[in-house]
Amino acid sequence: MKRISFFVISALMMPLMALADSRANYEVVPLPQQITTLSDDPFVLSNGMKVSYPAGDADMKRNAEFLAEYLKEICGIELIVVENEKHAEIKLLLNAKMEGEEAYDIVVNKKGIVVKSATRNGVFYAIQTLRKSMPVGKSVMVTMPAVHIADSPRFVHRGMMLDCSRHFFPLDFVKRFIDILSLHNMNVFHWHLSDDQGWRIEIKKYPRLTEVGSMRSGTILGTTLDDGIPYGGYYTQEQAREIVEYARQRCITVIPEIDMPGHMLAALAAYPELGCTGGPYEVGHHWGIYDDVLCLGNEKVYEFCNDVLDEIMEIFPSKLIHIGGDEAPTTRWQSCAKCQKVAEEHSLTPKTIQGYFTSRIEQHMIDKGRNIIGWDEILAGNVNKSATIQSWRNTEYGSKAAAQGHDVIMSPTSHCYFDYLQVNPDDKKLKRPWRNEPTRAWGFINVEKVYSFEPYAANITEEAKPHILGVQANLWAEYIQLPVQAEYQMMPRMAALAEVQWVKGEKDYQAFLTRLDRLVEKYNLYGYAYARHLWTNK
Ligand code: TNX
Repeated sequence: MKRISFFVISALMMPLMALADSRANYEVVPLPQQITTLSDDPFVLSNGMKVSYPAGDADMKRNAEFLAEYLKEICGIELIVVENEKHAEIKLLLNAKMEGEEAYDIVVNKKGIVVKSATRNGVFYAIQTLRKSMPVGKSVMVTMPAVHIADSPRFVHRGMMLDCSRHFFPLDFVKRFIDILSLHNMNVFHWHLSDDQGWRIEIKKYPRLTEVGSMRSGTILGTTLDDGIPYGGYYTQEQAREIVEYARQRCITVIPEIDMPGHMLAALAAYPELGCTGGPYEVGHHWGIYDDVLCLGNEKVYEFCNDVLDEIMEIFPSKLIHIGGDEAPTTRWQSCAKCQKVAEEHSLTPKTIQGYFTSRIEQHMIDKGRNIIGWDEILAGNVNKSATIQSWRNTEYGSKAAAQGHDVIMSPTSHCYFDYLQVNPDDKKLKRPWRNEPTRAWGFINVEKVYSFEPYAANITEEAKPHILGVQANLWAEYIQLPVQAEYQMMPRMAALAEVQWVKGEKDYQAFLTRLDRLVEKYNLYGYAYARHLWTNK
């Protein structure tokens, strides 16, 4: 009898226990700017409630669908998406008078939830905040404390780069990468599509770029060992368009990168006449900087680059197109008769000849209504003010460029290189190896270091500050062969990066760690292979 009543009582208490856990918590990552409690009367969200969007607005409809999809996955609550419904418990509204492109407002009271923004982007970030506020696990209802949340990001450019050249990531993973960006309120996906070790995008006018340039006959894994295993892959233009649309729906701009005039060995292997020596060349097997780069004294090179970029611009509607520009040795140019001739004609030195190349490419892009973005080396040339500079070697180049009137993206190796290990590889206190951790890397950067990043360098002037458009982390893939390793390298550092990109006020690392514990419940739900040392090595 006692036993039976124990079971009956436990069974009766179960829903109550579930209810006790089912409370929304708005302190998410990145932390919203302002969360004000309105009353003690919460809204109780339950199955079958409605979420409405403005009539006829396809993007807002997609927003409503996102919210419904997220809630179903996170807490098992199913919403009905409706058009312009006055009685919907959740209303997604556009209000052109609101200030700030990506700013949003959420009011929760006992009647329901009202989300407002001037743009569908702001509504999307409100939805991300709501999604991250929800408790993970099947709930019958979720208690949502009555609040007013007013939020907007610190920076307009909040990005991540994925290197798909050194290792090729399947299309499905690229989509998953974009999903991970959304979870962290990021709005730029910088897609590194070409490098010495593989050309990864179909270019119709130059079919050998993918026929030859997308394959390498082996990879040097350690210092000397070549595995001799053919490796390759590329995205068709149709697939790239699919990614552009997938990202667009999630308010993410795809900035493609074709790295030039250095890091071009894969293209040279396909079209040897574009190099100073004429080849033959082989798609790169090892990592680092190759001397063989595009010949800057050959008109065909300019024609080739412009043609490639023309096809790239057809696929990618982004205002900015990344033309790389990093790590181009001058060795070949110095001993090439054609390069010497151009240098003489235009009074160039080996140091300024890259600038001549960049300016010509840039002019072509400007003529097509686009602007270039390049790694900070492009500053060395006489590059136009309309070029955006991605400061990677440090933040000084960025501050200098901003002072000169260039827009700048900060992604210094000191804080933003997610190919580096998450902790010191020599730390003997930590038991290794860990699953999914790459075996090699160029350095290490921990979560706290990422969190501490301040994009305004100490010497920056007030006039220069508005030119710092944002922050980006780069995931170079020399030692990242698998999607799970990419996820491991990204998370949870991306959470720290998200607060650098989004949060305007003072940041508090300890408080962030508490919020991170809850974000990790979402990582677990989605099966993301994040690095676990913060939790297992306490
Ligand atoms: C430098 S950052 C590079 C990449 C490498 C990376 C490794 C930059 C513009 N160039 O080619 O993959 O270091 O961390």
